[in-house]
Amino acid sequence: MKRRNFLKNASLTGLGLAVAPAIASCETDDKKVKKSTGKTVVPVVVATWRFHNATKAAWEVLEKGGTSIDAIEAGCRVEEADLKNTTVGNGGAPDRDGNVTLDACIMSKDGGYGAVVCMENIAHPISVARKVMEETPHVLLAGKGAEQFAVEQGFKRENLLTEASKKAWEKWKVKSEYKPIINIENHDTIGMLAIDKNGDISGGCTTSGMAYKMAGRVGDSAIIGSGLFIDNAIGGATATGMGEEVLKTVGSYLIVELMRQGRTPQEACEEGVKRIVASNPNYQNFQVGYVALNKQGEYGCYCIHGGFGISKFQEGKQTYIDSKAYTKKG
Ligand code: SD4
Repeated sequence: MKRRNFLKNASLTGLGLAVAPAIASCETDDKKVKKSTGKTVVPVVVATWRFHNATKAAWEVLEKGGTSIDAIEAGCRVEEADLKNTTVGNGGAPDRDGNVTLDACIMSKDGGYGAVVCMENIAHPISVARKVMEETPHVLLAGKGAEQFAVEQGFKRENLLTEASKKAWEKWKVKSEYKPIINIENHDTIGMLAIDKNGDISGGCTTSGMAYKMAGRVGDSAIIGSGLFIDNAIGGATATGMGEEVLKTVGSYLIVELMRQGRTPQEACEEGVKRIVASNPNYQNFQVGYVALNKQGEYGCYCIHGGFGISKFQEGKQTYIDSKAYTKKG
């Protein structure tokens, strides 16, 4: 059964609320969007961190008039294929037992959602997530079941542990100290939001999760409302960083709901981070970064510690936006 048909009886969208005018106030080299003009500036794509190759690939789809869901898949696949990126897809850092396990999800303009968690041996979890959304009556497949489904769909099994990742893991094993470190490589999930020329928004999030995590650990990235949330009436949000904290506060859903209530993407991201900080005296020791995009193409981003930023493609121009932070430490 096609996911789309399955969803017909249970539409997740259609709230039809008006989007309040918003002001994006990130520190940015792109002066154009500092103040809201009240007009819609699409297409646009934003992604966590300096994933410029990914936003470029997504932009190429959008520029040709492609859909936001195609742009998301194309953009995320770039990072999944990059063997030098040890936090996403092929070449991702393994868990503490040496197994590379991947989490990814995708959301469409129709309120569709598909995800895989803890999937091994398949290099493009974002594409498998899309297949889950489009080709099954389910939304989330885990572990062996996800892998089996992927193979049935024509994905190739391959070893995702590169020599470099294996060496780093063997070095880590000597002390086996699990200590998430702020803003270094084990914190570089790609979360991406895109609006196409029709004004429809989609999003994706894909990761190998925290390096040397416990076997079976699943983070926020593939979980609806945590690592990603899209509502085509309002906008979208996505997260990077310590997944446990994003999960506990259902961060991306919170941000989209705040935008629905009239907050700007920037204000909503700030509130999302503040919720985490308020309930967690340990916030000095971990990073969380959010990015949000409303339907007018206005973005916001915020993080606990400096060092986070986002890549954006809009009006044919790519920019890097250095996110404001709750604390400058990091
Ligand atoms: C996780 N949020 O698995 C992911 C990790 C991450 O940048 O975002 N790294 O918790």
